Amino acid sequence: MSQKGDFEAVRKDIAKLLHQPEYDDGSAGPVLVRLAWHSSGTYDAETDTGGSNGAGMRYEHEGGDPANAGLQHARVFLEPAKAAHPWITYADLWTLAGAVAIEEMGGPTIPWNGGRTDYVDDSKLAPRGRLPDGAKGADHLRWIFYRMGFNDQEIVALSGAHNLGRCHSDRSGFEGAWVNNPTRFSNQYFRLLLSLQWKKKTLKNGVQQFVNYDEDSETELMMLPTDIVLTQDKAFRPWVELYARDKDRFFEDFAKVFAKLLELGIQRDERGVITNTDNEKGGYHS
Ligand code: CCH
Repeated sequence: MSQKGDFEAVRKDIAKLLHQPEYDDGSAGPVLVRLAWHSSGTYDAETDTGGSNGAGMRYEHEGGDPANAGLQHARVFLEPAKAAHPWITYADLWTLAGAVAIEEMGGPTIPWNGGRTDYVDDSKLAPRGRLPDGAKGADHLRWIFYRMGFNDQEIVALSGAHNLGRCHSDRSGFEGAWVNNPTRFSNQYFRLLLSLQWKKKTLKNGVQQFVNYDEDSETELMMLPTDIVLTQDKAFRPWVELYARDKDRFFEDFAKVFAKLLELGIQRDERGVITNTDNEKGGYHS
């Protein structure tokens, strides 16, 4: 067991568990990034509710939200790290795992700070329905992400995470990966958004997505309607173009915005200590 607060030791163990040869594309990385995002992305700036504090996905109210289908795999992957470092809160472990996964898959270094609590404050509970719906359009994206406090540039940068992982028909109803190498972080997603011809396809389950079939490699890549919208909306598109041609700029902007995502709803004093949570307060403890 590591010493309390030795996040470096936890980082090392997370990096070790990413290799999962039997799972998806051989890595737990993408689903861990999604776990970090969904645990943070319930935040509402106006009411200061939701966010990663409290690790609410352990409970049915949040864990059972259909938007979180499949994320139990991510939580199970992390159990050995929790067992080896029982002092770490789930709220810290899940957000740290997202940051480590991005770095280990070749992405930028994500600034990350610990101190989140697993105390669930009932007055901060987020209602279901705060995460984005891939079938919708630009208005929906703005409604969801402006609520968290992000702007158009940040929405596009964050969407670049779809360079990782895939859709599963038994989770979201969508199917397939966005890029050919979905365990390597890059700006390929933006380049493919602009360079390929995306055609609407209705899957057997009635869900509509966009696809491109490449005859040479015999692979079919996909985009969600919300991904395609980034190329159609006048304010989003210039950012897609910039990130497609400037990988360094994408990495820089992504690191900033992903770090901001993981900090939603968390206030710190000048030493970085979280001031708006109370671990001693009873409630649900892990
Ligand atoms: Fe996402 N995402 N995401 N996404 N997402 C899905 C998978 C991943 C939307 C919908 C979906 C972000 C933004 C959006 C990841 C990271 C981020 C899936 C497939 C859908 C649907 C789920 C399944 O079937 O397993 C929509 C809509 C938005 C709107 O913007 C943001 C922001 C991030 C992170 C910064 C990652 C990673 C995955 C792959 C997960 C996996 O299991 O491989």
